[in-house]
Amino acid sequence: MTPRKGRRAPPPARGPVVGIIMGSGSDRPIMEAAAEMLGELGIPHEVRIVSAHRAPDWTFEYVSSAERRGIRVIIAGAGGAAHLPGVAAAKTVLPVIGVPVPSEHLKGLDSLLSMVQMPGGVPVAVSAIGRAGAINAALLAARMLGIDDAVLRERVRRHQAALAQKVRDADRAEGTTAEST
Ligand code: C2R
Repeated sequence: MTPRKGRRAPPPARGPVVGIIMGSGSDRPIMEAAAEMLGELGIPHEVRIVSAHRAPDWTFEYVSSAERRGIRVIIAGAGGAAHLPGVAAAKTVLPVIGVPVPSEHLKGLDSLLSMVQMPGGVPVAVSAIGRAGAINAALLAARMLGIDDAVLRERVRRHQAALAQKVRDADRAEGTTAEST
């Protein structure tokens, strides 16, 4: 059907520009925080389960096709022997942000150390452990995409301002009672 005169055609649907990958479905409770943050900022994204250890061929397939499919940043969450972000970074030139997922026994210190010891030449930007890390990975991806997108930069700015306002509100809610020591 031809659009009626004077009516603007709807904007073309944008495919995902951030790929959130995780080593297991058990990482989802942590990694969904990244998806929520990207959703809040209106950034199209996809969430996939890929494991360098358990499904290396699938991991290679996903990562090596990401750029061609329009993905611009990869967020990779993994726990324990968390090699997924490093392997992803080895197979693409897109920026990769690792999120250390808390593990059962070592609570994520193992995941963190697995990610921050990449050999020179294979960059992985590593976020904080757990949910905070997932949120920050999304915000960092937004800042990367915002380098040449003023509208997105404005959304990130508004989010930052809202955060600051929350702190002020919390302070106000504490009351103004002066405490003596
Ligand atoms: P299960 O709960 O499935 O046993 O997974 C996952 O990210 C998860 O945190 C336990 C943990 O194993 C991690 N995993 C990796 C990789 N694949 C799975 N670190 C990888 O390729 O790096």
